[in-house]
Amino acid sequence: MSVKWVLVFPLVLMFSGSSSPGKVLVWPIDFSHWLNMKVILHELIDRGHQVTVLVPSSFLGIDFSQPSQFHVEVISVPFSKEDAEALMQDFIRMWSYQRHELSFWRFSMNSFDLMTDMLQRSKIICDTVLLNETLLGKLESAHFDLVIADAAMPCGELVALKFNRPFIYSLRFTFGNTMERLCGGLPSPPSYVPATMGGFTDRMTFTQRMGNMFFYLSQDILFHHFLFKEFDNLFSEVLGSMVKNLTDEKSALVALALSQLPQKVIWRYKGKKPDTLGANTRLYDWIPQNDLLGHPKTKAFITHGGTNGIYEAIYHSIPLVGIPMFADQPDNIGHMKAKGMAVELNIHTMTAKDLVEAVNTVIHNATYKENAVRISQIHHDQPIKPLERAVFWIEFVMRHKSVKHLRVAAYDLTWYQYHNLDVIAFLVTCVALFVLIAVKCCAFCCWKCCSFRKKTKKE
Ligand SMILES: *[C@@H]1O[C@H](CO)[C@@H](O)[C@H](O)[C@H]1NC(C)=O
Ligand SMILES: *[C@@H]1O[C@H](CO)[C@@H](O)[C@H](O)[C@H]1NC(C)=O
Ligand SMILES: CC(=O)N[C@H]1CO[C@H](CO)[C@@H](O)[C@@H]1O
Repeated sequence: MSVKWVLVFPLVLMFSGSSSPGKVLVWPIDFSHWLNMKVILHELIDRGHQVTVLVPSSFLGIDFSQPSQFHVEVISVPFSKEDAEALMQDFIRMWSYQRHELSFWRFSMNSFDLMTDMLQRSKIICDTVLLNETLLGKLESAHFDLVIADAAMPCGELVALKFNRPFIYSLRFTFGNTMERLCGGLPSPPSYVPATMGGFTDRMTFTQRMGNMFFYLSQDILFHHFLFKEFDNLFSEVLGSMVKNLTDEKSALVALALSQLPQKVIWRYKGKKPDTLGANTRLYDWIPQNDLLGHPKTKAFITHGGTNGIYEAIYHSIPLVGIPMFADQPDNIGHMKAKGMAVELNIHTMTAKDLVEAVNTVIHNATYKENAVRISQIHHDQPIKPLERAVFWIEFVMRHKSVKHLRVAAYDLTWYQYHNLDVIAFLVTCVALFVLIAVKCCAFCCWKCCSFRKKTKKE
């Protein structure tokens, strides 16, 4: 893969002062990815750095008519914001509903088509940048110190390579952990590192481990040999907490369940108001989710399990009822369930009674709250705030230009060296040779003995 290196943030270092102001070029991804990226970029600006964001004209996260703190470089692409939104909604609908309605084969074909479609668009965006000499010249002459890219769609790394700039990825996960393993060289034995979207935790039974291994393998084949052909082995993944509406039937079910709770319920929901909505339930287009989770009277959080919501719930130690829909959501909820702070429901099979019981369980069975509090305490116990840590590493790369010394040594090993297969093969050969020689020697001795005895008998 043509990626120089990937920096992930696992180390704990003390914060060492500020950097001289630098110039940062950003290759973001839309939807929930942008929400997280934006927080870091604002902090960089507060610390005196210049931030240039390179976005396609179809990017929904930025309103181009409004003034922005960032320098926004818009790439004109032949599809609109509405097209981008529609494709995302198709993706969500497919993963959340069709997965259970279509046959496995049809679903696989549909997802393959949709992924191809998304990658094609990202290829167009990539070409629009890399084939525009005027734009490239302009970016080159800006002398950026660093490129920050979202790993969800390929191309940011190509831009960094083109200008020979140091480069940082921001990512939650990539399909089959492909980017983490193959670009970052992060050790991830399938025996205890579950492939994202496989739905496993780090404690796996024999069959789950087998499933996990096949999942890694199939993702490698799918992405390397099919989907990324056009990108010459670059890589992608898509997600977003974009679920605006459920089907009417599901929303009626959820509304009915919520109406049976003695508590007051605040529901972020954009679809048609369900007939079964109870007097205790209020619908809002948008809610200040983090603030509500931090409210002392909040008892439980019913969520589809997006990464941000999970972290907010952990931060405020609120137990969860998880109804995962797509992407990493089943994994996220699975992990929270394994840690004892969530009850998981299946959106396709759950009844109103299940939902009521799940909410009552996480509220009244004290173990869920206790676990949430314990996990929250662990989460809060960090030497520096995560935002400061992210900014520290960004400035670290700007100061030192290259951080190859942080690269995992596994990066330079072949797959058989990584698994020590050459050593094992050598040792097995030695043992086999030894056994063979021993057996041959014994056979030879026996034969000698016998023939000696035969001779003496004859005499
Ligand atoms: C190339 O980039 C420049 C500068 O951003 C822009 O004005 C121009 O329209 C672009 N050309 C094409 C063909 O996209
Ligand atoms: C509370 O939940 C835990 C974990 O699911 C379970 O083991 C325990 O029996 C429950 N306690 C009660 C009183 O239901
Ligand atoms: C506004 C909106 O996105 N409505 C959608 C809600 O979900 C149904 C079923 O998937 C769609 O048909 C609507 O278009």
